[in-house]
Amino acid sequence: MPSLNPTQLEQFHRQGYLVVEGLLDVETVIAPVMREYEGVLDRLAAELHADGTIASTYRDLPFQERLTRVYQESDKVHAQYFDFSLPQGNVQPDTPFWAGPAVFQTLINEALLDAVESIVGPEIYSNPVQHIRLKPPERLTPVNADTGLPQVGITPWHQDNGVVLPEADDGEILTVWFSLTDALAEHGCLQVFPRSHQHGLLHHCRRPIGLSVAEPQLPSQDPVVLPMKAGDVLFLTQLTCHSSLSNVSDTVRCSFDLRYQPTGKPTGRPAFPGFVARSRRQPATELRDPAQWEQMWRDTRDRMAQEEYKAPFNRWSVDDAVCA
Ligand SMILES: O=C(O)CCC(=O)C(=O)O
Ligand SMILES: [Fe+2]
Repeated sequence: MPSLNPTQLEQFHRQGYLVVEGLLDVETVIAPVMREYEGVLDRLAAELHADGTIASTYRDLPFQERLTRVYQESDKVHAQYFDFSLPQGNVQPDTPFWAGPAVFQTLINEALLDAVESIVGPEIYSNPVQHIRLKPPERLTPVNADTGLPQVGITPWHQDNGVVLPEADDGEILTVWFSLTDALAEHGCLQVFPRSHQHGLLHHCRRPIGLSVAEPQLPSQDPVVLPMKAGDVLFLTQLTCHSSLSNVSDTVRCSFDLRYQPTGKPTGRPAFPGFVARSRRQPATELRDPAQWEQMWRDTRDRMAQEEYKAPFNRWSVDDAVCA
């Protein structure tokens, strides 16, 4: 059942964003996901130890410290190892990803879908533009040798509509962001420009830190910083301009960003597999088998690894004048 009240919906539509506190239960929803990632980190540490990259598996360290240590010592942010999506290029038959059952249960969580239904309607498709973002303390994060920038750090100002293909422009793709850990300002939480969704798609530039709204087009207002606790959920329209701060704390910010849209509309990333998360009209079409979801990503990886022609993932070219 749709769960957002009229005040919440008005905030979302007028301001372009909405935070719902405590929507996801920390004990029953978030804790199992974190336990699943402990297993993923276990395997990564074992692999890196076996090939001599790190001196120990650091199995006695808690997840956050262990992740930071493994990244630091291997001088690499192994983001792809944890992600439930694939890279946008150079996909190999053994490109790692993690599409585990606890992650899948989160994507189809009833409380989450009830809130999504309030905005998207009763036929809900899980759009495959989705990530886990494990953002370690910036001072301990390995840097990119070419750019000198942390391999994962701030997210620059952008609209999510800017990171997909124009086929998605006419639809409504809802961004759902939540942290598995507390994400206060010092952990590098999100910030938004309220009402920035009212002015259409801005020009984005390809920058070393990622696609960024062209500076002359950035709103001149002050952003609103959105500190959130684990279990709070942020909803953004596809045109809301947002970014994230640097993690200046001592802990890893672990967040999910998911997308949902009405079923039957283009996803903006046709190479990746989505699924019916909820259907009031045809409940039998809902995907409920985590193994099937994982297999869809495996099949996608196999196909992409064989493709010679790599289709573009967004519309922006490197030599756009406004980005010079
Ligand atoms: O988590 C972040 O730092 C950025 C997330 C984001 O841009 C999104 O969820 O669309
Ligand atoms: Fe985004």
